[in-house]
Amino acid sequence: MRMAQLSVAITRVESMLLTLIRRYSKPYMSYILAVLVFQLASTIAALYLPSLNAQIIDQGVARGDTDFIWQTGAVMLLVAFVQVAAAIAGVYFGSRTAMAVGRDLRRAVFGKVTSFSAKDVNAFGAPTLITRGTNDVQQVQMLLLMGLNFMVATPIMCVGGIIMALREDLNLSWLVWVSVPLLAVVVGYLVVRLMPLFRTMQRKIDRINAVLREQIIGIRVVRAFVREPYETERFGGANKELTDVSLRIGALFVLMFPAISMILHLSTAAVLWFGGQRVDAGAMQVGSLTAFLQYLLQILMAVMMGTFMAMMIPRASVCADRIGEVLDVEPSIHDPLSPEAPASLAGVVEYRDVTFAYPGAESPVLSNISFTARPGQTIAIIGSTGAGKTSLLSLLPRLYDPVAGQVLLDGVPVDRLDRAEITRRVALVPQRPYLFSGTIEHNLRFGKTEATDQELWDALRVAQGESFVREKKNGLDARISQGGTNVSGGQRQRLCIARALVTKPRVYLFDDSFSALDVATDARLRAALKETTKDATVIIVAQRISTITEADQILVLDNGRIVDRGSHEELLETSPTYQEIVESQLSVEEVA
Ligand code: M5T
Ligand code: MG
Repeated sequence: MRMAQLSVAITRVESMLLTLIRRYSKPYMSYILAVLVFQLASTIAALYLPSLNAQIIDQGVARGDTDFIWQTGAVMLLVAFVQVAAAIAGVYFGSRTAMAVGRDLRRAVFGKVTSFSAKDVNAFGAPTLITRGTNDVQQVQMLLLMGLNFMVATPIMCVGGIIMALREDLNLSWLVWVSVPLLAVVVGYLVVRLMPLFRTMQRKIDRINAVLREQIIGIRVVRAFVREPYETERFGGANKELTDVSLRIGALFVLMFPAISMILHLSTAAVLWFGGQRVDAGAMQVGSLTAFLQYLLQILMAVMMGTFMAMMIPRASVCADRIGEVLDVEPSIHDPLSPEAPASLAGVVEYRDVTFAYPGAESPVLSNISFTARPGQTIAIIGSTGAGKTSLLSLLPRLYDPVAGQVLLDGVPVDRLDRAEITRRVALVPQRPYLFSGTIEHNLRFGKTEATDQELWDALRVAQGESFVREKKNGLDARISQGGTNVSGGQRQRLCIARALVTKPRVYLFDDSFSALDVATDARLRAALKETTKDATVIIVAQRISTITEADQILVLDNGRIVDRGSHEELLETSPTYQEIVESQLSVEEVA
């Protein structure tokens, strides 16, 4: 059973860990070669030292030959110097390689994740993607570091140590055959026990990450509902699970060190005991005995290092698998191999009998959606929450692909366009406005880095954001915290609108982008927008009827279907659903 586990572990190792290391260390082959050479030099020097020491004792000290002691001592110094210098050089190149591979691997994970569509990110979940790109890469990097530092030293030290020890005294060789396998078996047993625990540990780290992330992001809600005790308990639970696994791992580690040191000391005692008898009998010299002992210790150290490394393999291989899972994902939405370039850059949007369902969902959220929006037109979409408005907009910039039907931009299906081409022409102001940490300026330039300050201010003026940015001490250089949490909801919305305006797109998608604004600001903003966007195609999702009364066409969405369409006046007469929405808002306003 244990053997089965071990062989499973080894084949696993062969799969992902080796693939990753092989692929990512390729550019650093010259460094690795340097590591090999320096380690070889350092190990040979280390193996030479005890035998020089033995010579000093047996031929120098025993015979009182001071010249010999000086000469051999000088050689020893030289060899020791070579050993140290080579070891340092080896570690230097080994570390550089491991760190560089770690960096490349992190870059690869990051690059892959940025290529993910919304669907791919949801399939993993953000917390585990973060752990995989940081902690997991770190584990692989650590293994590589250890591996490079001991890779050559360990086997040469073992084999060389055994040969050198046997050269000193053959009769004591049985000590090597007993102590080395004993150490290997003890440490190996512990390693096999540790393997499954490490896998659990990585999962628990994911879990802690998930809980922590959710709580930090939702801290205001937690406060508002006085949920601190509950949340503390939830974190406590996750924390305790991680602690428990760590403790079980710790318990095995605790066994490891005494076991190893017991074997080392028993071996030393045995060498001194049996060797001492042979020295007494005149069959062995004192120097040889010391050398033999040193060799045996060197061998055991090497075995120990080897097994320590072996111990890191299971955890690193779990991590490598997890990294591999990310790297192996073929992004579900990618650019076409030979993208088409549409003849015109007008910005005509057409949905042709589009049906869409979220991955894993039973029923579609959008069914048979057809409409066309032309430059100069404003199309409004209205409907109750959950009707599918956001989902509808997300199909144009290809956050998702429809399951049936087509979305066309200037007559070309969007899946035949380069996504960069789409985003250059289509600006989406998302329902949940998101800003990045940095300055206001940095956020506004997000879609067009080369925009001038004048363009930024123009966009802010239209988005009704000019005055509050001017009021800030640093103006455009004012700091924005991650997610834009240090500005109000309405300010965030206006900055997001300005960000879209800066890119001067052909198509504007506003997903409920005016909801956080008061009625007066909303009106002013729409008046200014009308002027700026008069040649562009505008699709507005809105809650307030007042926002959309002037739209050229209003689509009434219910349960993922367009139930009615027409102008405000037409719909007031013909559409019961629209009438209901209007009535509900009128009564609210009357009461207020
Ligand atoms: C429509 C489901 C949601 C709802 C339906 C964004 C999203 C939505 N849904 C998912 O399953 N996964 C998702 O990632 O789709 O949702 P919507 O398009 O967001 O509706 P809306 O924009 O009309 O609503 P609102 O509240 O913004 O006015 O059933 O469960
Ligand atoms: Mg929505």
